[in-house]
Amino acid sequence: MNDALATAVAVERAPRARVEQLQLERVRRVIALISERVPLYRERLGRAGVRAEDVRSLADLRGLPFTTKADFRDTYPFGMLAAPLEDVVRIHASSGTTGKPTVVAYTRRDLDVWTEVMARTLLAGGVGRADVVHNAYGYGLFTGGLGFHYGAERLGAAVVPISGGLTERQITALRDFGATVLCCTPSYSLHLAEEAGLTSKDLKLRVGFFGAEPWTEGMRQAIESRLHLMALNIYGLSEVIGPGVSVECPERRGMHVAEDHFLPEIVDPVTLQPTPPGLTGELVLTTLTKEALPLLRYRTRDLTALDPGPCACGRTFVRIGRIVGRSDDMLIIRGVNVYPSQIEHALTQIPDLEPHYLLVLRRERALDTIEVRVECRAETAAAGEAALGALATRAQRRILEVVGLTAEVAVVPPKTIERSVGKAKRILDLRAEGEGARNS
Ligand code: DLL
Repeated sequence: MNDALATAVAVERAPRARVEQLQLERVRRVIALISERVPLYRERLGRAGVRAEDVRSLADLRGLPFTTKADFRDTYPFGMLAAPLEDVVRIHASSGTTGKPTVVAYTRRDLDVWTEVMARTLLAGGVGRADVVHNAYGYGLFTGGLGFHYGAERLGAAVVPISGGLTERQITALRDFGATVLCCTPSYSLHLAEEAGLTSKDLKLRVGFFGAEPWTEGMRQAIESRLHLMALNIYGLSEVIGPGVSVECPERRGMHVAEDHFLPEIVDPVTLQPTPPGLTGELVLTTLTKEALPLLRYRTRDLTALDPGPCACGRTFVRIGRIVGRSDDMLIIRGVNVYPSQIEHALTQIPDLEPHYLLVLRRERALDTIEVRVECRAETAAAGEAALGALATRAQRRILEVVGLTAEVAVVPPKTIERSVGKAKRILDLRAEGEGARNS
């Protein structure tokens, strides 16, 4: 490990007072930067009368305005950037709430920070030069693939950049290249285990980093017993950097937040007031070192709790518990974030369809599937089966374009989807039944 990385790793065990002093200095710098460079923040902080020098303690952060996903939509594509495009060297994107993605950008230094936090993430699982890292997170606009890639390379491990999908090829590579580290979504790891069958015992896997979607302790047990590895939970989100925000240590009692780069708070999602330590609320993150896309109090919508207590591993960085839900309606299907409003947006662009739909979620052989049932117009219903089939194909293509996910589409006759008196019921989630069947 070289000096810079060794120093970065040492900070994970620094006394709390030093960590908090560092955070305060960095928060002030972030506020000065965004007030100068980002019109949205200049206006918002100006209206609140906040200047960097007014923030005298971390507690003062509580009075500052939040940032939300809607801010990205309203300033699409580059309005949130604090650096000129000339200084941007990478762009990624994640799902927006409607047709437009959420765009995120990185300067050269941001990529260095991301690489560092990902190297530290992998170090938490003991990854080093002798390891072969099978990276089945998607490469592309999704941050998972490249995030893990650079972190693993930084440690001198051998990366297999296999990306997602083509399961048979994955199993051959896992076996033939002697992978010791597995990086993918927890559901995909179970799918791999199922496809590899009993031979998974022959694999050399030692540790896995699973995240990008919610999972449970039950799933951890299933993954560990089927793939014979230690399964660690990793959390992150594109807006904030991608993977690398927090990861479990081998104690596996919550995920340490990389607090020298990201400052966590938990707030009540309704009152937006801080919740006491240990109570579940919405995770809010402030970036402390990012140049292209610094964010002040970003509402992640992820529900979890903070554990500031000491950890047997010696790290002093606080931990967040498993993500237990969302304070909005975002779904995660095979690692892809999906908002029902995006699907609605896609469907309403097809004139022969009615805006009455139901999303049916199932779990088949460890993988989530989504079926979109949508009503057609009365005139179209009479056009015959071939016409309805063609309509379903059109809808499927449009959903793939907007959401980036293949959904099964069933076009059904008008007025066959149940209407509700209050809030429309758009989601029928049958996944727990699938999971039960799989674990039994
Ligand atoms: O999922 C980044 C990532 C890649 C994390 C690889 C871990 C591993 P997004 O596509 O922007 O980024 O999705 C972020 O996914 O707000 C959570 O709702 C969910 N999520 C991420 N990690 C976990 C986890 C990446 N460990 C959104 N448990 C977040 C539960 C998770 N949910």
